[in-house]
Amino acid sequence: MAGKGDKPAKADKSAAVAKSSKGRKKETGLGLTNTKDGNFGEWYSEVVTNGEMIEYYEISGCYILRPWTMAIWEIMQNFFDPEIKTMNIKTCYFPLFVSNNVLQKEKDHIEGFAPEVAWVTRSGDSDLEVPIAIRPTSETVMYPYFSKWIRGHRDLPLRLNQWCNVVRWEFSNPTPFIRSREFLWQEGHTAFATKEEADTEVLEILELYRRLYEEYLAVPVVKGRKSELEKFAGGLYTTSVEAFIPNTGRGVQGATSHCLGQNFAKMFEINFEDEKGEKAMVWQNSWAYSTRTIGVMVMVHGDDKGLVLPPKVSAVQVIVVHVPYKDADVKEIINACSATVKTLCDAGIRAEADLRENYSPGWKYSHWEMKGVPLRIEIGPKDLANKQARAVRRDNGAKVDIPMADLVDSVKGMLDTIQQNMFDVAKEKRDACIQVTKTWDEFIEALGQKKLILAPWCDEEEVEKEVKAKTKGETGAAKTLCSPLEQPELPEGTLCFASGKPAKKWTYWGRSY
Ligand code: 87F
Repeated sequence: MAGKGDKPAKADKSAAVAKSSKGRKKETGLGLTNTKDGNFGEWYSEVVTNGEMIEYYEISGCYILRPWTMAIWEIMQNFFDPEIKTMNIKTCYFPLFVSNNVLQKEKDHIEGFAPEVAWVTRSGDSDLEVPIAIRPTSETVMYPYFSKWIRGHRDLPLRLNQWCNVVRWEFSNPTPFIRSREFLWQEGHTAFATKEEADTEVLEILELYRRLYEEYLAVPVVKGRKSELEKFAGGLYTTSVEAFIPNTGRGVQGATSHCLGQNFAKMFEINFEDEKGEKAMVWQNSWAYSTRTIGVMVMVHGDDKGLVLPPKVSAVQVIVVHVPYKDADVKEIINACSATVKTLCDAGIRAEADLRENYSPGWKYSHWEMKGVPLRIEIGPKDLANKQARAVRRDNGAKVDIPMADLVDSVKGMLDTIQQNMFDVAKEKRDACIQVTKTWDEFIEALGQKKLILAPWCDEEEVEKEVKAKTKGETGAAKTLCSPLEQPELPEGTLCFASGKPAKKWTYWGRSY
């Protein structure tokens, strides 16, 4: 990421915005000091803090998730959790702590990750006899119990999910939501009798992740398969949804769904007696999405006025602001606002009124724009007289007067339109960044232009390593993001852009978070 990101934004201006008696434009000193195109890193940091999603914390890489964030997280949970429950996946909770013994059990798995594991070494004044690790993920925590609980084919499938926090002591460039040392996620861990069942689940979960991004966060993603170099080393194959941030030209892994094969079953002796009475090993999957999803959404949709939240995930979908005029009956306007909120809430729309008298309408407009509320409704004396309200869209600033008589239908329609429009705009921007490259020179040029590169590739690990080495620079090396599941046609004789060998598949490349 461009900015350092790991310090409180300089522009904490929220305290300095008392109401001024002067014109409306000047009084709204709420604005951001950085622009999205100017300094993306600083802009992002300002947006998440001024939008009241994040508060920076004393410990580097740790962030306070404020109610405005947690409301989004809960809405996503309220989509995902019932979906996996209909798949017969059960909720569980395993401890936060892992013994060294168990953590080290799967060497391939932990190798490379070891520097990120945080340890508890002391209680009070005394050193622990043996240090205990804090879970960075729960394979090694859970699988000893999978081994215990799975005996026969009737115990399968075993499908568990837990909502929890994990700790990974990252050293590079902490960024709210995107790379934090503690984060929230769901982790699913499942075991099946057959590979086919495991394969099916991998794609079902991946589809839920796509829906989470596209239908809720209005962020377009590519479903794909990770290269051998980029997959989870402990598993058989890794699928992911990949998002793209046009401003930085970086890909970002949105969520992953792994088929673990039988690697962990071997290590943890997760065996069962099959229908023929023979001993067999289970096939396992693991999958997760984290609070990173929220950071991706902020990066994709935010603008120079702050957050822009998709209606489906915004804690407040409609903010109603009263616009008093000198001689007007303020009480009457306030009552109209309250009635409007009640009508909307009764119809299942998340609406609130901001009737604070010590802030001007203009200040409130900026405040709720900063917080990304999808729709603002203003009610003043004229609106009251005309039995209408003024609605202002956050995504494009469009203003329309809506008759109070069909308030609910109009607002519902507008929220749906905003949701769809946000996705369409984001997709258009993403698609405009996709560059097909067939030669090394084209590849390097596109990389310099911050493109999302789609290139024919021979699918050889050594070639990816070479590309990484050759593109290593200050802003990080280019790597594969994924090979899209939906492959464009690959004409026979197409050569790999990097090695000149016959290409096996189309693959997305780029720098990434
Ligand atoms: C950091 C420290 C220790 C990632 C780590 O993706 C271990 C790990 O195993 C580690 N960072 N990983 C890979 C996690 C794989 C897998 N776990 C369950 C998922 C989905 C949820």
